[in-house]
This record gives sequence, C-alpha cells and structure tokens, in this order.
Amino acid sequence: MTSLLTPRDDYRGSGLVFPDGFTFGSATASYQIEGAAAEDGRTPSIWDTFSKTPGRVWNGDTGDVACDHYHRVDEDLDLMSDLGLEAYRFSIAWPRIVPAASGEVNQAGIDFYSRLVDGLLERGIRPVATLYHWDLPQYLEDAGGWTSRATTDAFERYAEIMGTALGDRVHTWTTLNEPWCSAYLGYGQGGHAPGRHEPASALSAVHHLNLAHGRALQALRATSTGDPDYSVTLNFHVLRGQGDGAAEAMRRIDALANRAFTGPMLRGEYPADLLEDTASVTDWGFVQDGDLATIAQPIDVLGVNYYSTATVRLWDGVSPKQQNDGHKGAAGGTAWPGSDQLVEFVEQPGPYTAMGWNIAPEGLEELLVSLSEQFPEQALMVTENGAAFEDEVAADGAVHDVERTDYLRRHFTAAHRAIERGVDLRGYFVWSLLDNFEWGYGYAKRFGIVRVDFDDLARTVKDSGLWYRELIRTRTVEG
Ligand code: GCO
Repeated sequence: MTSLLTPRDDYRGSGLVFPDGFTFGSATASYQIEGAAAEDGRTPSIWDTFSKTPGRVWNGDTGDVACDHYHRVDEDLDLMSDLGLEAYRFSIAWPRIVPAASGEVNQAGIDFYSRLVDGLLERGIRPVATLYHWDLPQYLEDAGGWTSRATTDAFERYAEIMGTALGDRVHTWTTLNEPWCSAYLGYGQGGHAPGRHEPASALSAVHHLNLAHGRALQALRATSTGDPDYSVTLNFHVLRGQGDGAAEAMRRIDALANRAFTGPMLRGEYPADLLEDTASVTDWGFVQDGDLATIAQPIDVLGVNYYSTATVRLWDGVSPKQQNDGHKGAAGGTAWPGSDQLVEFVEQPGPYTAMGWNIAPEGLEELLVSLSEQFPEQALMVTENGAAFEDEVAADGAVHDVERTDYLRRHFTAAHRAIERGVDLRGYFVWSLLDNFEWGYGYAKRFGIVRVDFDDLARTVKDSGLWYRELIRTRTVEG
C-alpha cells in the first residue's frame, strides 16, 4: 500500500524560493540568554524571584548566568553574522533600564542595548527589539504587577526611554511578546512568573497588557526619530475540536486566547462572547473609557508565534480531565478562567517534540491564511517557530539534529504555501538562536540552532543552523 502522505502532504517542500524582501531572522529573549542578573545596576525581575522559589523551575535552574550573552555579545554577534541572519529579534530587560521604583534610568542598561544595536547594524543585521518578554521588574509586581493600571504608566515611560535611546536605529519595535503567557500562565494557571492562581487577575492582566501595548506604541512613535516599524507578537491557538460540543469548545478558547488580544488591538473592541463567557469571573470594570481607542493603535506588522496545534473539548465537570501539561498550545485546562470547568485540552496525535508538543506544520499555514482573512490589511511576520529535541553531541563535536532541521524545513514549507495563497508574510524568525533558559523547564529543553554547553558556555552551530544558513543564502527551501 502506498503512503497517504505524499511529499506535498507532509510539508517537505523542495526548491521553494522565498520572495525578495522576505526577512530571515532568529530570536532570543533577555532573561533566557543574558545572565549578568545582578550586574551593572540590574535588579530582579519576576523571573528571578520565581526561578529562585523552590519547586518552580526544573532542577532549580535560574537565569543568573544563562548563556552569558551579556558578556559574550560580540561573539554572539559574529555568530549571527556567520549564519547570515538578516534580522535579529531580541528583548530588552526592563529592570536593567529602570531598576527601581524611584524611576531613575540606568545608563549602563541603555548602553548595553545600544552597543548590541550598533553591532547588529555594523554587520548588516536588522534590530527587532521587544520591550517586554516577561521580565517585569519585581518592584512593579510587588505593587500589583499586571493587575494594576499603574504598571501601564510605568510601561509607557519605559517605552519613552527606549524610543528616545534606540528609536533612531531600531528597525522594528515590538511592544509585548505573547501577552497570553504573561496573563494566563502568570496570573491564572501559575506555571509562569509571578505564579499566581487568580482567574479574575488573569483577565485584568489581559486588559492591562493590552493597554500597555497601546500606550507604548504612542510613546515609541512620539520618541523614535528613525522610521521604525511597529508591532506586537502574539501566540495564537490553532484549535481542533473533539466530541459533541467541539465547535463551542473551540469558540470559547478562541475568544480567551486569540480574540482577547486581536479584538482590542486590531478592532478596538473586546469580543462580546468573551465578555459573556467570563461574566461570572469579572465584570471587566477595569476597562475605562478611552482604553480601547488607546489600545487600537495601528501596527505595521503582526508578529505570529507558532509551535503546535491544540485540541479542546467540552468537559462535563465530572469525568477526570485529561492532563496535558505543555506550557503553550496545550496549556492545560486550568489556565482558563471562567471556562476551566467547561473546556479541557486533550492529548493530540504525535509525533511530538521534546516539549511534548505535536508537530503540525499545516497549523502554521492555516493560521497565517486565517489571520490574513480576518485582517486583510495586516502584514504578518512569523516571530517564533522552532523546536526542542534531545540533542546529542557526536564524536566529532557536531550536533546532527536531523529532527530539528526537518521541523524547520516543514514549517518553512508551510510559510511558503501561505505566501503562495496570497498571505502578506514578511519574514520568519527561528526560535531560537541559542539553547537557553526555557522558563519552567530551565536548561532541560534545547531550542537553539546553536548549541550552548552550559558548563563552559561554548557555542557550536548545529546542523540545523548550517541548514538555515544555506536557506538564507539561497532563499530556497531544500531537503
Ligand atoms: C515563548 C517565548 C519563548 C519560548 C519559546 C519556546 O513563546 O514562550 O517567546 O521565550 O522559549 O516559545 O517555549
């Protein structure tokens, strides 16, 4: 019998050429790579506190040293250049810039990112800077964190500082990375910092993150003297349904996970069904007059993070829930205020990555097409896609990460198909440049196309990195 999976069905494209102007990049985040946690004036973020709380992070790992990128920035810049990266997406550690409640600006923090941006430009690599990739200053969490409107004041001011400092050189500003994780995992499910389990707080965090995004865009636009693009990065849930109430389960999670952000940011309103679904948890009284207009600032490009699909079904409230403990697409039934009694995430067919996430390149094509149907004027950028696998170092010192290369090839094929179908997709950033601190999983999960030895911090380009270099050079997906 022949396989049902023809090469085309399996997303293992060959000879697919990406259009001119399509940007090939790679991404990292401050707490995951920098280290130097207590140096040059940086104070703790919620992730320092969380990772030092026993039982929160695998093996008690912390970001104290991480990849030591703070001290090895020149080596890492050369690495990016060797790979031929056209753009580099990094994030700025807020507690390096404004280390204390007094609000004083720490020049040493600004200098570090300024040097990074200059180093990128010297090498012909576009700087794509994210203001918030989860490292909220601890002093702000102590005052209420994202449940407090005052945090949006502080974020606006931080955006002003960074717009003034780097807005002459940054190519793309991104306000937030995956506010879904910050709100629901941080304040609802508790698997991420600050580790709170408060459904109503999670929804208030959703709104304050949205508001912070809008206020930051205004501040960045007012202070940037170059001509940067403006963006935000969201992690979308690409949903599959199971059982009798499949459509209803998918609608609910789509409202909570996707439309809770795209609604206010891109349409200037919260979806009515979201407000109804969550009415028993909150009356959304934290939304003030004028907030939605502030949130709905235009963006040049919408950042899309995609790793896997999620399957949901209505839960009868009685039978045992299937547990699915991935932190993203499958983020566990408990992450959903208001609907966690009603919807459960169920296990999906493999194959899986080392995170237990199912490999589904068709989900990326579907997501990109669906977003461009929902928001026809909106240019898109894949700001994260990649995979953790159990890497091994071969006798010759190389890392023959065949599975990661295959994963990337299949997802680049999916992105290419979306372009063929008319999606305005501007680029693609592989997550991640380096093996790094993978949040609750510490250093146990490796996403890098460059290996980091966490004993001596040596970097080794993996086979997937070599494959990516070739893709960038030829602009053509090959096996
Ligand atoms: C995220 C973050 C990254 C993760 C990656 C793998 O999306 O969660 O942007 O920091 O490390 O996605 O989980």
